[in-house]
Amino acid sequence: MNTFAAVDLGASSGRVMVGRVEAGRVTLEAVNRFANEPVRTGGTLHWDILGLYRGVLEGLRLAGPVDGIGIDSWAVDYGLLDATGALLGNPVHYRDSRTEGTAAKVSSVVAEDKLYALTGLQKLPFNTIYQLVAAAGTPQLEAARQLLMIPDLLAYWLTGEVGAEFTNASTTQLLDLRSGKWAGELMTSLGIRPSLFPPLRAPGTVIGPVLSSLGIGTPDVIAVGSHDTASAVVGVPAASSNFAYISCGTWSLVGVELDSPVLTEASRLANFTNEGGVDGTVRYLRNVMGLWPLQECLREWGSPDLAALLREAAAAPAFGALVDLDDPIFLPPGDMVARLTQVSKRLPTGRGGDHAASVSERLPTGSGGDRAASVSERLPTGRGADRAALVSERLPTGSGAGGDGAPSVGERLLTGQGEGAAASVGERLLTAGAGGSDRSTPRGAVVRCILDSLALAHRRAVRQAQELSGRHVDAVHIVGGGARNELLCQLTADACGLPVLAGPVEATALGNILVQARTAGAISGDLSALRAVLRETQQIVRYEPRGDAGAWRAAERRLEA
Ligand code: ADP
Ligand code: LRH
Repeated sequence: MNTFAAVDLGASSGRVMVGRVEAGRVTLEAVNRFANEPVRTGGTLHWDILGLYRGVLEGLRLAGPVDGIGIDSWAVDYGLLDATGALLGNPVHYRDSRTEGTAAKVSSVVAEDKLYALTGLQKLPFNTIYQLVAAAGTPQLEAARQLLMIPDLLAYWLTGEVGAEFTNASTTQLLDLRSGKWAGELMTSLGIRPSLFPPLRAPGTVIGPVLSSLGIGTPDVIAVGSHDTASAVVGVPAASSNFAYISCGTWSLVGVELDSPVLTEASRLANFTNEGGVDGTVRYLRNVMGLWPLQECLREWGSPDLAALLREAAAAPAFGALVDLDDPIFLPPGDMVARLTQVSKRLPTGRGGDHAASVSERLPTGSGGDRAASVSERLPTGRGADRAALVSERLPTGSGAGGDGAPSVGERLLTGQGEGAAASVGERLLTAGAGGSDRSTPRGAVVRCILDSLALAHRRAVRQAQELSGRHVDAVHIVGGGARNELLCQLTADACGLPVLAGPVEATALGNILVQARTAGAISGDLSALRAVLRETQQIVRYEPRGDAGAWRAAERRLEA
């Protein structure tokens, strides 16, 4: 009993991996990877769930005999079954626009502070609660007799068993945080039928054997942390409890692991969430926009070589442009470069209105030279309300300007000096979106804008997590695909002023495998014992913070003003 298959479906891709757990070691091998490409029909964005299931079955066939199968995926989304157990339509993608305006409907029934006290969840417009309220009255929801979260739906197809794994159920905003049970009264008050929800099951329990008719043997399907982020947090190779994690892929899930939830008003206003973790832990974290904007730019540019683009970004000026990645403008798919630009373009300038959206600012750096920053600033707004209002102003270049009269980097960017074109950063970003002639430099600048802004968002969330929870952090672990992005890891270390430990890239699959292995008796111990195995066996790259913390402080002040 030492070979396990992890089915890990991320928003950008799915994979089936085989893990072997023996003598306190774990090895991992990818047997099938497949793209996860949403499909729009009738104006609604859907997951291609059958395509994903096919990828899962192919992977399980390629895996050969295994002693267990665990399934995890992104959170909040679900499939609906009719009275015969048939799937009613394709699951809707959380980035679909159907939930627009739904939060207000919910808060008119249940006040936001009460909802937070009950569920501990951050307000994300796409939480299951909002999706179900948005779907109220549709024939599909009327006909539904069962709601299964995505990993539970796949487990149902594999085993015929229905249930709701706890960590993923906790992301619905329909679970009572204190009792650990479905919040039936809350559901009823919102017109959601409690009978839709199957019994909860804990990570580490056996769901049932694979149906023999599928022809892939009959290993047990074991409930793991079926929310991918829950499995990713299990897969963080931390040596003590004083760590922050960033599960960095399509999203950056930034937080700390706690024994009990934080339900203060400050926590609610900062939009921190208390999601259920494996072994009764609380994943106290915040959703940061993550690598999604980069993924969307790449899609728009026809999938150019990422490594080359990251080299260009590394060579691009730091803080050439910053955006607040919390801006919900970035949530939907499509036109990402234009939206990045738009955040800049729509800003009034403090001076004459000649340039779009850029704030030029001289920031001190650790490397002796001055560098300028263009900062798109967000005005304080009610979080999660309307799109943020943005201001732009041209800032004095006093500090460290050197007084030599030479234009700063920012001024050169703004005027195009040395670049042969009189374009603002905003205009240059726009050029990149339009596929203009000078492609390489603008694309590098766009990517740098995303990564600087993401590092800044990581810094903010790591600091807030510590302040709000009282948990001190000595190091930041980055796991997931983002751990392969050396520039992002270094910028995050610089921004946080903390060492970053990057890896494993496949932390989610590893967390999935280790929980199965424990259930099957191939390994024993608590989460720290599982993490010790990862430290022994997985590649982890350490990034020390460099440079001048003042530069990041100044950039943050501009965003928070
Ligand atoms: P998800 O589970 O949300 O689909 P992943 O953890 O698979 O996300 O991470 C996907 C992200 O990892 C991509 O958006 C990409 O930016 C990043 N990534 C993958 N491979 C590399 C690489 N070789 N270099 C830099 N970044 C990478
Ligand atoms: C990451 C993730 C995240 C959720 C989002 C919907 O894959 O599960 O934890 O908030 O997708």
